[in-house]
Amino acid sequence: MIDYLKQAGLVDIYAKVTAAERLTRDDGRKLYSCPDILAIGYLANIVRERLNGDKAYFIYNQHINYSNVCTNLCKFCAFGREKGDDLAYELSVDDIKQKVRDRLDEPIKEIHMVGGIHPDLPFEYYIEVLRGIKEVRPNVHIQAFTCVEIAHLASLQQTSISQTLTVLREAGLGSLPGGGAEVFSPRIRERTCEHKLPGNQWLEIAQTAHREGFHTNATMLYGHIETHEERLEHLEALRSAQDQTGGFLAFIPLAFHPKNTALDSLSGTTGIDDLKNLAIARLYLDNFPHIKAYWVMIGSKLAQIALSFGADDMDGTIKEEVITHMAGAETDQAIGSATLIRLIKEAGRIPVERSTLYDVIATHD
Ligand code: V47
Repeated sequence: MIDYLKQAGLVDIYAKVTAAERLTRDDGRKLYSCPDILAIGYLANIVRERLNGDKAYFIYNQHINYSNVCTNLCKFCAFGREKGDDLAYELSVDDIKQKVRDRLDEPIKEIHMVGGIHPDLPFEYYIEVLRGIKEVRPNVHIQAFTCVEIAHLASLQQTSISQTLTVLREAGLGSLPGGGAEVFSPRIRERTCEHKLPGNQWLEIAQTAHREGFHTNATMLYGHIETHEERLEHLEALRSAQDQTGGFLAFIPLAFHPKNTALDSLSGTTGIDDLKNLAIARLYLDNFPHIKAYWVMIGSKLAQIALSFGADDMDGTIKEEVITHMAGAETDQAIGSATLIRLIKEAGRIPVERSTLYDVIATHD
């Protein structure tokens, strides 16, 4: 193996990986420019197995997108609509409760809920939605509202992020998902999402949530106009934020889907880029416990292979995924737990059904 890694020019990084030493920006550059995906995957798998052994996690979850009305209208997004647009929608609290009620016979452990930055839904709506979900399904964990939405909710209330989070927690919020991070680089934000919260503020809100005792996730939307250097800057910013507050649970690379977006002249990501990016994230984010291969965006077949390239989590059963499907995703909108278990087993890993906070619910070995 050493000879093989030498040939790939990765023997120095191998030494660091086996010694659990932190990788530098130069190491990251070397990995992105290395064409040998198997050598990179081998290194990422060392870290993956050190942290998570042979386990591959999944969760029984339900996605709800309360509204696609959005004032940000980012160029990479096919989901957001201006108010008044024919395809704009907003779910009432009763609609949302009904969606939860409709699936009471399924063992759903998490509700993942995000939406656009709505210009006029009042703060009370968000509180009632959280309370309504808990009323119908009291034990479910609600993972909702990206840091971008949290900033918006705080501005509606004209109060601090901490105070806003406290009120949301009292209404039933359990943790924050990782969306809205995109790529932190101001160059990318100016060109793709100029109205969105700046990257440093996204990070500050995630860290405030950690200090308030919430766990959160982090994402990076890659495969559009960002450079490898900007991906590494993004990963480095997450790594140092995690050094300070330690509340990130999982990193989820989000593969750009161009259809129906203002960037539809770009092509989507390739399988090699998807795997490489996951593997480099695993190697670089040495302080993140979990890396998710989000099957909705990269397909269940590649997600299965990703379990040997650094990923230890396949996300969940989902149902009704909208954001990626509006942007042309050809994957299913839901996957059964039996299928997830089969995919994981065939990848040579042990399927572990988890809670949002990674408590083990069932091991299927
Ligand atoms: O915030 C928008 C991204 C995110 C596109 O925290 C796009 O566990 C690709 O954040 N192509 C929503 N990506 C999804 C998300 C997520 C998903 C699963 C699990 C978790 C978690 C988080 O999707 C958005 C945005 O960053 N996005 N448009 C697109 N065309």
